Amino acid sequence: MKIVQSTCNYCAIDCNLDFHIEDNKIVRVIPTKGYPVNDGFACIKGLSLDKQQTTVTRPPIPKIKKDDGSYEYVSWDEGFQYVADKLLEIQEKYGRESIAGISTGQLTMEEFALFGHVMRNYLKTNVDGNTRLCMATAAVAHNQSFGFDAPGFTLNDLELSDTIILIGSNPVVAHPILWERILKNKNKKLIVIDPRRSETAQHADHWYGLKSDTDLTLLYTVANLLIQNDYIDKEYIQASTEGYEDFKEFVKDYDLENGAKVTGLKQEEILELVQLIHKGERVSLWWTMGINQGYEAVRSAQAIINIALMTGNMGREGTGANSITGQCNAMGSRAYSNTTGFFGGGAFNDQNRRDRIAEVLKVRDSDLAEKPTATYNQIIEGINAGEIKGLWILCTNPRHSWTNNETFAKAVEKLELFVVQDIYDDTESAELATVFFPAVSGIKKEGTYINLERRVSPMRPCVQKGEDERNDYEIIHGVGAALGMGSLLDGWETPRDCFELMKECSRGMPCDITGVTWEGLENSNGIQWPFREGEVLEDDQRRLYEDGKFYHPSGKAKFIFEAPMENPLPTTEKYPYIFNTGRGTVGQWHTQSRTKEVEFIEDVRIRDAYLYMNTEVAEEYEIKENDHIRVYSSNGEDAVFFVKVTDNVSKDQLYAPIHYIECNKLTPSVYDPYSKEPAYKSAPVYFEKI
Ligand SMILES: Nc1nc2c(c(=O)[nH]1)N[C@H]1C(S)=C(S)[C@@H](COP(=O)(O)OP(=O)(O)OC[C@H]3O[C@@H](n4cnc5c(=O)[nH]c(N)nc54)[C@H](O)[C@@H]3O)O[C@H]1N2
Ligand SMILES: Nc1nc2c(c(=O)[nH]1)N[C@H]1C(S)=C(S)[C@@H](COP(=O)(O)OP(=O)(O)OC[C@H]3O[C@@H](n4cnc5c(=O)[nH]c(N)nc54)[C@H](O)[C@@H]3O)O[C@H]1N2
Ligand code: SF4
Ligand SMILES: [Mo]
Repeated sequence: MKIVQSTCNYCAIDCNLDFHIEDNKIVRVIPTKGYPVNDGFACIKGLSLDKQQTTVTRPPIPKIKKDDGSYEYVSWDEGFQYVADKLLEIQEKYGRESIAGISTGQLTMEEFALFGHVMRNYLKTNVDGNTRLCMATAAVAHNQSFGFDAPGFTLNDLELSDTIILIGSNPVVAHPILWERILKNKNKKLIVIDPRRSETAQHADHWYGLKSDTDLTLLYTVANLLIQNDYIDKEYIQASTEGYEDFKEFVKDYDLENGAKVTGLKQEEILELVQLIHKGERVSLWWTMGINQGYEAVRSAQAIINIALMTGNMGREGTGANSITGQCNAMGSRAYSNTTGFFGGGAFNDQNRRDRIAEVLKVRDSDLAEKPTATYNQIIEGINAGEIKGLWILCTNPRHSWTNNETFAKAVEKLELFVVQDIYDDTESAELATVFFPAVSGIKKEGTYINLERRVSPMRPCVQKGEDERNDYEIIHGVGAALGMGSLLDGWETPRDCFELMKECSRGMPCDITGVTWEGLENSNGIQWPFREGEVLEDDQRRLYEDGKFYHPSGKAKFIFEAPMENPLPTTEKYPYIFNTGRGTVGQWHTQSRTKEVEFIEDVRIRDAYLYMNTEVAEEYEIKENDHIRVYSSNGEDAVFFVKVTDNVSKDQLYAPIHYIECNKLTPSVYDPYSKEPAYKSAPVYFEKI
């Protein structure tokens, strides 16, 4: 029997698991003992990864849609050539940016780096990631406030904090191992800020059930009260930040009365929150999608950062303004996908960076991407406007997950080429493909992941793939070769080669991983970046900003703030309810393409789209548990859900899990102005009992 330690490729915790293997079959999955992230624990998704060893779309070769709508199976080489020819033909006919890609935060670093090389460097076109739907807000907030997209915490901070404040974050469902870590901390106060009394809020010492999308006003009010009471850390502000005086002046207007009115919280609740922050010696603030997916998300995330900065809760044990990442390799994708910045970071118009990347990749300047990608929404809008005619998506299912998802269905109808690369050919997106590339699942491949606390860890093949099967790296490489990239693929032959290139690209950058080696990662505790060549690892829990230095040229963090916007899509008399959305259960993963094949999860999951409704509202409409309602959204669409009655959602809201395609039929085409992340969490709706 062989044991392979590898990384769970569902959520951003990146638990490590020991796969016990006999005769090329996984016989047991055991969470890795001693691994600093999950130390012998894992959730049902990771424990069920063995199911994906048999996930193979049969036959495991590409298929191409014919004129009559049926599919024809072709050899891999024919598939590669067909897609390459089509991409070039479309570019020739309609222009360079008439093709686009949508990448992911769920593949290995090497896979989306290669995709970024082929599509962005060689074909000079746009590739955005599903990370736009998820982490774009945090990335922009970090870049602007800290000078680099660098979350500073280490997971141990959850156990060292005496005051944990979770904002728009529901780890009981979404990050169970992180929740485990919170529970291990017996000496903490747990505070949850969420309009819904979420599964996590139900366990909190203090729950603040504010109105949706009012976090910004709450946080400015809290900041003002902290200043008024002189609860701030002047030394830290002086030494490590800039812009404080302007911030202080700005928040003066955010008084308690206004704060309570806008947020719907009681004045005493806001005062209590201020006291909790003041009394805590190690206060940590953590945020997830309840912040990232708002219409003024970046400024809200920065308002959290401002509170940590002004109270000196930064860079010390158990502190920080900490963004919790969603997908297993969102952090890798943010730094190494060549979409919004160069491999390893840096702007496309920074000539020093261009020279360095060209040198590492041994190419000319003209072989590199010239500008940041068009954003996800611009890509979909571009298709609907008839400007983009070819789309290649990897490891994502936008027909289901994209906001206002009928706009994606309409877009696909306009495409001349729609390549879907997935491990299943029956996802909602794959069913619309003109070309389908079946990739093997993570169990059969190798590459590198980076978790939410910057920890680099390896994925290593547990079982060998069959002769006809291809992994994502080989598929992208195959198309690249068929495109005629020739010597531009030199040095990119294997994931390991690509890893070496990425390492070299990272040299001297904040996310420097030049000290990490391919073998050194195996059976290790993972390594948090930065880890520079020649460095010795003294501690496997390392946080950034301990020296009070940030990545702006001044070395300081910036207070960034702006008056709250008017809600672009408020509730109205016709649409009086807020349709809130998010994760449903620990077992279900996003669009369910993967978790639906786990029998244990499938046996207990709810079959049809459902939502939660407040008890009083249900009574008012004479709706009982399991009755059906039709929900009408201000985006013009409607969908049927069955109702679960609860006191945990407020009277002005309905809460729908995202795991059913109906959910995003109703979400709006509204985006944060800076991150262009969709405002998934609040669509104005009304409903009728069926
Ligand atoms: N089981 C499971 N786990 C997952 C995933 C999964 O699909 N299934 N997905 C992974 C991914 S990619 C991600 S990004 C994470 C997401 O992890 P989370 O962000 O923790 O999960 P969500 O349920 O999307 O949203 C969290 C909370 O935001 C609240 N919220 C809504 N509007 C507001 C608001 O205006 N203000 C505040 N303060 N809160 C608000 C919602 O009520 C919800 O309880 O989960 C990861 N983990
Ligand atoms: N209303 C609402 N909508 C949301 C959200 C919300 O909170 N509310 N959250 C958003 C967020 S945070 C996210 S991250 C997105 C997620 O949205 P998606 O990324 O679209 O969702 P997934 O179901 O994770 O899709 C991943 C696909 O990759 C495939 N896959 C798995 N492994 C491999 C592999 O090794 N290779 C290849 N090629 N394919 C593979 C799976 O089968 C699956 O079809 O949803 C967003 N949508
Ligand atoms: S907590 Fe996340 S990384 Fe850990 S086993 Fe569950 S899904 Fe995998
Ligand atoms: Mo996400």
